[in-house]
Amino acid sequence: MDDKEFIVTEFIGKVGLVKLNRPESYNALNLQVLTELMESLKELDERDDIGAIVITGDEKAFAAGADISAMADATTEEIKKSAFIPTFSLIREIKKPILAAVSGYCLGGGLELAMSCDMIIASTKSKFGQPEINLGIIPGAGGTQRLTRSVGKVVAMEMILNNRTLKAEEALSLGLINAVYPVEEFLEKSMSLAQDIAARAPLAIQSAKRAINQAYELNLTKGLDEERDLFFDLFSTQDQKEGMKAFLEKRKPSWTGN
Ligand code: CO8
Repeated sequence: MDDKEFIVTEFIGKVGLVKLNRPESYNALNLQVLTELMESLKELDERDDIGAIVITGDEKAFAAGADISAMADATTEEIKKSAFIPTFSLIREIKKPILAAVSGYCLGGGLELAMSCDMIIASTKSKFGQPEINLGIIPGAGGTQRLTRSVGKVVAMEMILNNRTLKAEEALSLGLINAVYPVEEFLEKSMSLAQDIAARAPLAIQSAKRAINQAYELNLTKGLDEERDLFFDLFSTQDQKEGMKAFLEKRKPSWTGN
């Protein structure tokens, strides 16, 4: 966990804080950054003492996109064979909730990364955009799909076809992000939200994340089936027994994650 060049991980309470640390290029995502990031996320996902994860950058940039210098000369065949997008997609395998704590530039692959997280908390200094059109390409790691589902078709069209960037307050009003705080507070507020979530029943949290993400993948009937199965499964956990017993005994539940 400590031997990474571009990723710094801290453990605070039950939350793993993962920092992108390539400030000289606004945290541009090259293969090494992505590989280290996904390794860190997987390690945190496997730890019993961690209940939620926060990914952040610094005040100036969450990430200004994929590293343009790493793909400028690529051919279609080379970009198809590249491990870049498959590595990026590993974030979908993480079972624990992930919050993106964003400040500054959140562009291109950076916005795609934030949207691959489960919630986004931003500073007032944040700027969200998909500027790929300026490079003669389109988003390649989910931008056209996730942004459209978040902000709707017409705003997504304007952002992707004409590089409209959103300030934090606009992003909030359009439903792209959860909350906006002053720069001095956005990380602390993100950590506080993550700690609250991490203190809850871990198996129920993971089932809830899975069920909500299925709403992206499945039609309503299949999604309802999936939700019902996950709901039923939770009745074989100790935490379900504890949660309901604690309610009836008018006390706080004590979760074990079993
Ligand atoms: N890639 C590589 N280097 C970058 C990137 C980037 N995306 N963004 C910034 N940098 C570097 C600059 O080259 C510069 O380096 P140097 O000091 O060595 O010249 C340094 O960061 C600082 O940048 P600027 O001098 O440009 O700083 P400014 O404050 O003037 O501008 C901006 C900041 C507006 C963020 C500007 O740097 C910019 O427009 N960056 C590019 C944004 C962009 O186009 N992003 C999309 C990239 S393509 C993409 O993400 C496709 C994703 C597909 C798959 C994703 C999987 C993860």
